Amino acid sequence: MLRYLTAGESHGQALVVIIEGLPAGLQITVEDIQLELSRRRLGYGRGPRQRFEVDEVTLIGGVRHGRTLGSPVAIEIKNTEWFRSDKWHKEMDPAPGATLDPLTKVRPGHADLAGMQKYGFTDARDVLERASARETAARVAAGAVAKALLRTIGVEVISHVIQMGSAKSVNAQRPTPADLSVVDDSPVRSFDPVAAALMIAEIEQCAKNGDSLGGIVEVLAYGLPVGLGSHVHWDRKLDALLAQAMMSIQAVKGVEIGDGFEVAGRRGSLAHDPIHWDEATQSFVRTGSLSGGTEGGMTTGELLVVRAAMKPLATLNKPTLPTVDVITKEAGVSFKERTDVTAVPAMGVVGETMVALVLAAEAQRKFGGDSVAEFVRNAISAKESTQQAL
Ligand code: EPS
Repeated sequence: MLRYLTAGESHGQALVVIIEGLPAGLQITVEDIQLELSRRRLGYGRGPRQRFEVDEVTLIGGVRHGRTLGSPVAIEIKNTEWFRSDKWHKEMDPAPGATLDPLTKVRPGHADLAGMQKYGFTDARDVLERASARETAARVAAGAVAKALLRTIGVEVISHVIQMGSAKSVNAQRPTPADLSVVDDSPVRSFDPVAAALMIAEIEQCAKNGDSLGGIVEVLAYGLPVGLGSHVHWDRKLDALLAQAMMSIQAVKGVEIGDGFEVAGRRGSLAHDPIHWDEATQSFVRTGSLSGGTEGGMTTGELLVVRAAMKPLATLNKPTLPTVDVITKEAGVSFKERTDVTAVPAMGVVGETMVALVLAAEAQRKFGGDSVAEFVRNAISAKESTQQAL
């Protein structure tokens, strides 16, 4: 099984990720990983750190001469700030010591208070350094590898922002993989230029007030085979695996497959995608995408649609949310940390990553193979037997 583990704190030396279970012979380079990481830094409303963070990537193991060896792939992403100055060296020093400046006025909505209570800390930094969305850089590096594996069987995962604060896209047209550069060129990663202008205006307004914004992204997977995931057991259902993966992204509070929440209010006769036999392609097709490409926890072979809602960041440039100092118990507002107005555009790229990691793991479960050649051969033969079955 494909699995991965990340480590590292937001202001430490580096983040690392180890990915295990990849077939041998998958072509991957530092540049492929760097490209995905630079897409994650995109987006209007990000704070100053994204301007100097370069996400310097080193492939530590598992790749030789531009292709995987079948051994664990280890990737390191250096934190630029650590190497540019000694600002964080004392604060994040692994050697015994203590901070002179503990953070005790915890932020409502952040992991600070629950984390301090759970782990017995008196400094919120012991929690926030790992709770930070900086960790998603390590996931995106793993996602670049998962995307490369999916591409060998013709699967492409993309995303776009459909809502920022109260500004919503009303464009019914969804981007295809060929449109990804149009989405990435939008400062808010929107495929709808009218909505993009409203989103930018909302971010600017919010920035003036020192406030933060949430929003919704839609992740789309094209070219999926039929039958990833399974109806037979709860933890093999693809939509359940996707929901967990998306919900694990920092600040995500809602996940929807297809038109999940809207469909709940419809009559059954209008809530499902009709099935047709298509003579031209000799395959079953569904007209519509209400189900978002899964039925019974399995891919149908149609477009996969997964949406994630992100709450506004809990760190505010002008902290106003009432809280208490956990040591003195005095009422006040939270401590001030450098932050972004919004990270919704970046969250789309992280969402692509999480979907790609789930799909790659499930594709490997179904097709297996120690080498990419074997994996691809098995995927082709599975497609043939799916067509012959009915
Ligand atoms: C983050 C706060 C900001 C973001 C950071 C996530 O970092 P800093 O406090 O260092 O300015 O820039 O995100 C990243 C560094 C990143 O690469 O995504 C937070 O509190 O979660």
